[in-house]
Amino acid sequence: MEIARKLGIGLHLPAAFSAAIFAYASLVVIRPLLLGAWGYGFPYGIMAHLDWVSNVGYQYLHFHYNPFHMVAVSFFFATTFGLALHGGEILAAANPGRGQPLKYGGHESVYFRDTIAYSIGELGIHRLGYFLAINAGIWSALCMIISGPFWTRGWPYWWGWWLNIPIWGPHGFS
Ligand code: UQ2
Repeated sequence: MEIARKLGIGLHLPAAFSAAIFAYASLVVIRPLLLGAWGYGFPYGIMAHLDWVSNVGYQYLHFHYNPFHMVAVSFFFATTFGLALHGGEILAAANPGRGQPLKYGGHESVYFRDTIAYSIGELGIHRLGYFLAINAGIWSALCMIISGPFWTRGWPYWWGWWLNIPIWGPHGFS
């Protein structure tokens, strides 16, 4: 934050980095505190931390049924998709071929309007990337904080709420 201030730029970067720090702290500080023991934090070995991820996943039977995990994964995929589009577009505009003039924003917008009927704009793609990447970190943190402290059963069972809504009749689905 001091560096952003010194440079006279906005605080967007420290704000975004806070989302990444939040995701990390959720695993090794916040969740262990809520569960009551530091041992719930993940170990730092390459294979050891992969084992931790696998074991914690199986503890909830099928972690992909965690609704916040679903949201987080969707944001990660959307982030990589957006960066692939944007990175590809920038490299394409900056490498028009020998002897050809450098292309710019207008060409980029027309490319997307011609191919997918929509362009979000030069500023828009950066705002979208900022939004998608930060949300990936935030929902990742939340999906781990709720696993244990606020939901202890398998995540598939959480979807029981769907079977219990009254449209199936007064006694639920089963
Ligand atoms: C765009 C634009 C850019 C871009 C990109 C797009 C000129 C250089 C990549 C296209 C982005 C769209 C259509 C949004 C995609 C949606 C998601 C959720 C990833 O329009 O403006 O500027 O780089």
